[in-house]
Amino acid sequence: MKLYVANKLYSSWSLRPWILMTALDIPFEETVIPMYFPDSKARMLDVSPTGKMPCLVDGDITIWESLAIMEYLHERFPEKGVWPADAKARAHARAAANEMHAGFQALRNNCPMNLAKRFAPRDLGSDVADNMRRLEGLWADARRRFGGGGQFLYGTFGAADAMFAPVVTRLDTYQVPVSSETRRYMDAVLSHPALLKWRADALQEPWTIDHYEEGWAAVETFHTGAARTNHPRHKA
Ligand SMILES: N[C@@H](CCC(=O)N[C@@H](CS)C(=O)NCC(=O)O)C(=O)O
Repeated sequence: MKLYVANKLYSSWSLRPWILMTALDIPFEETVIPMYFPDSKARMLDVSPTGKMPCLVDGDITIWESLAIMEYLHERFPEKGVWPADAKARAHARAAANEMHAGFQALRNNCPMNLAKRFAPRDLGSDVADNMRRLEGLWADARRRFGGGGQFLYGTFGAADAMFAPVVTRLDTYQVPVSSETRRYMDAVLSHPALLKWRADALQEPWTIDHYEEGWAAVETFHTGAARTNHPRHKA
């Protein structure tokens, strides 16, 4: 199987299936197509009908949406534990993953994923505060009802955790205040070997996209790679 992803530093949707496949030991080859260069859109359209990443190619089938990729993996590798084995936990996990896919817009818009920086905390506004209340409530509910078997939302690491992994990194990057219960879950995700691997790759990338960097004061910078090309957001 081939998984195509965009910049590991910035592409939250790409991180989701990648971390799931890596955490669950599902073998794949990866290709990174960096975003917003003049040829990026054409290169993405070559593999994905939407021209967006991630995209999984398995022989003659192409799956172009993060959540659909996870469902495909669940069917193809039923023994891997993509979703919880218990039907009630599985239903809850799917609802949580769908809610993530369709929601939390204020948090996503205000705090784009950026794994190379930590930004000074600031008031992110009432819409983000609403998102945070819902997010912390959802995570606490999943952990309390179904998380007894491990550190993750439904015990062991699965699709719901993968869907929320870039939310966890955002809360850390933008230093959003959270409860100690939320912080414990965040620390479990942030120290997962699959996230550490993605992040190490991200920090080596040679590209910085201005659009994701402007307007924020970085209090820490973690790049480890060589010289970076700064480039604006080219619209295809
Ligand atoms: N709904 C899609 C979202 C995919 C998406 O927006 N990907 C972004 C990267 S995070 C992308 O490819 N952007 C590049 C572009 O639009 O040119 C999914 O869940 O996979």
